[in-house]
Amino acid sequence: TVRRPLVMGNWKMHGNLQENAALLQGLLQAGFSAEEARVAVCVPAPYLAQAQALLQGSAVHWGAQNLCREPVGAFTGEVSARMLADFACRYVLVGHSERRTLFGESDHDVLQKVGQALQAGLIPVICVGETLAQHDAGTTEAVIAAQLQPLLAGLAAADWTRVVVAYEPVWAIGTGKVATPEYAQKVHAFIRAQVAEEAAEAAQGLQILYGGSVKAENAAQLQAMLDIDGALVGGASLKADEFVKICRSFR
Ligand code: G2H
Repeated sequence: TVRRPLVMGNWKMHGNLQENAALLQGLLQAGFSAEEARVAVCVPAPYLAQAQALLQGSAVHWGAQNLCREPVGAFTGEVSARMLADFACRYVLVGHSERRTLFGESDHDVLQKVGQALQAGLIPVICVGETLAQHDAGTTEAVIAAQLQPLLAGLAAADWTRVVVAYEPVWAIGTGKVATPEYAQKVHAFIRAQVAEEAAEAAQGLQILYGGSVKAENAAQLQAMLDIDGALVGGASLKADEFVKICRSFR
């Protein structure tokens, strides 16, 4: 199976109307073609309309960074999957480590959110990864397996053709410490093997992105790894020229 690379920006809680417009114009000017990696940006929810207005019809897709685990109702401050679909989002991040550690999201929440995303026709980008303490204790694979377990039990085999997985070692997020390509490759292969146990065919086509201090200077080495199918880029996605370079490193 040939997996088309996917490079996704995660703006986190950055930007404003003016800065976003300049950044998105920069991405549009790159003129990405269908032969290149697929490119997407996950913007703060209030700017989805702006992303849609500027990016519609272009090669750059957009998405959100979070969604509510419930479909509708009295959930003050929450944003539902259908609301994201209203703004033609293609993707939504689910279970980013910042959501897990700062906002107490559990593996069960992640499963519910993935279900909501799938029902609304969005592609959930499921984030998994170990903390520094877990990494140092040598428990990386056990941690990832535990994060995947509810999903493997709760999703149908066919659902795995409609999701993306992002591996983000928490110790590499925004710290400048990037996992070695070999280390990341090993974990990516592990994730694919885990998914293959429930959905053998889908696992071969599953896009598994690496995230954690991806920059223009380390993107090429990461993309050379067999099971690294793209990147989830935080800080470096806020600069158009650097993000474009990263996108063009994946082929
Ligand atoms: C990890 C990543 C993007 P950064 O959170 O999701 O951020 O590239 O800034 O480490």
